[in-house]
Amino acid sequence: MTVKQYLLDMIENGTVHFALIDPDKQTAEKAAEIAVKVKEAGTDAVMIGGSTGVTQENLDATAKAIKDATGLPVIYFPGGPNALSRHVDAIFFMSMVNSKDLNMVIGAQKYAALAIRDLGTEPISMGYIIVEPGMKVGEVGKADLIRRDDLEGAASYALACEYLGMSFVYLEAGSGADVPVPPEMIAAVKETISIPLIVGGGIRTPEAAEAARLAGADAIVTGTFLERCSDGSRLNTVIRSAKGI
Ligand code: 1GP
Repeated sequence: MTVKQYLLDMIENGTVHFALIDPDKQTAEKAAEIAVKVKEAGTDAVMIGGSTGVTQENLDATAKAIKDATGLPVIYFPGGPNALSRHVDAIFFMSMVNSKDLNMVIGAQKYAALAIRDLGTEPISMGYIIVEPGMKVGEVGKADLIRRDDLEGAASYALACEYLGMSFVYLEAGSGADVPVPPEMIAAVKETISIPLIVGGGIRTPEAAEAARLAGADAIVTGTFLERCSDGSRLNTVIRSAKGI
């Protein structure tokens, strides 16, 4: 079964949780330890990526360590075309649709497409929409940030992604954002599109995870919180709130 089909099947049964691990933030061994903990808490897949500092070496080592330790689907979440890995199960083949930089919209994708085909990595098409505050990814990606009150703007981009044939839409507030994507925006996008909606950025409390799920997120991504949380029961609570279990 493809990773895409696996994700779609899981989403049929309710909101799923993706753990985002940045290979630049810790050793591969430590990343694998985090992945084991989140798997026990109920995470459905691991995304590996970061806006800066991802190298061929730390990507390969982290992907392999996580895969060996957990067996969970490992999906590369690239910040650019500088590295690819044969140790991931799939790659989010994504376009930052509200970037002012054509390279983020289609240039990097054109650069990487043949290499991804030759590597045999499964591409999963995804429209990536950056919402205020946007953080590092908004800056690096030269995003024309969606204002937090611009529900129609977010919904319009998301529907355009669906009409372009993309498989997923990702509403991103930016890693480490002080506020996550507003639940009203999640709800407005969810009611506009029929493809699955991924939401992430700044989600680090059970309340925020639950609000995103109740607003209609099909997949909730947490990154920074997992890297920093040393309290196992809180980690469980956030992941379980994301999934509603
Ligand atoms: C970043 O949305 C993800 O792409 C995760 O954000 O690190 O704030 O959880 P956090």
